[in-house]
Amino acid sequence: MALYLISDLHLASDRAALCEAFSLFCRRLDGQDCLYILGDLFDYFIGFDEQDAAHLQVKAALSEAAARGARAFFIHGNRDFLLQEEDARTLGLTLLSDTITLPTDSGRALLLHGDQLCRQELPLKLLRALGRSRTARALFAALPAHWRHAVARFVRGKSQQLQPKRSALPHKYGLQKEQTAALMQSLHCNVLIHGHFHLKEQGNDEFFPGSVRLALGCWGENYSYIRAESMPQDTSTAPEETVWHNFSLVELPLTTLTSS
Ligand SMILES: [Mn+2]
Repeated sequence: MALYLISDLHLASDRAALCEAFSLFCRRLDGQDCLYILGDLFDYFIGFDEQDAAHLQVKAALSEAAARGARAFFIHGNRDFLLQEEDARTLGLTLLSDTITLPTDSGRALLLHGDQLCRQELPLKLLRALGRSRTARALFAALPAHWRHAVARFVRGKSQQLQPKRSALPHKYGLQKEQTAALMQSLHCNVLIHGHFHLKEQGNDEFFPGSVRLALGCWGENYSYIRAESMPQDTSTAPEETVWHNFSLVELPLTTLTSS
């Protein structure tokens, strides 16, 4: 029984190679395997659209994986935080809260997208807070499509502006260490797994002694994932009820996925 974690695929209908790579990746999921998508599955998202090639490809890939018994879970990113429970169900995903924890053999792991642990501009903060409310997401879904597109493009634009600053000025735009340490300790976690920075990284003792950080890279020229294992369980066992071990953080050229 394997656990796969991915984030920041930024799928879109005009990114056919990436959508295909996601489909091929999903073919690895077997039996009781679990896939956790830690946000930014889509470049931006304003509602499931049956005309959208990326949405259809994700739905087909996850439905094939589900037919083999695999399960797929989704945590909002800062680009697709308007994805609602209904969209998740249509796509074959179980929508989870923004922060979840899983037991591992090296302690409890905190899984999140990562943007909420960075300094944010106020408009982005407000929108993200709205996205956390089921009611606000439903109200947003009722807006005319051009309004929803405008909001989503605004978020994408702001996020793209910030991206180079995150790696150039990590103390200002990177993970806020005190805030991160406090959140981890409040949830009794010593392992942090996140995306958002589009950079595969592994760090030890960054927040407090014994803390471990695994950061997923984005998908583009390369693809990045984390794999872990657990003993086979009863099919009704939730992933958070089993202990995961043998974590590996991997980044490979996308061509190794598409040509295999
Ligand atoms: Mn991203």
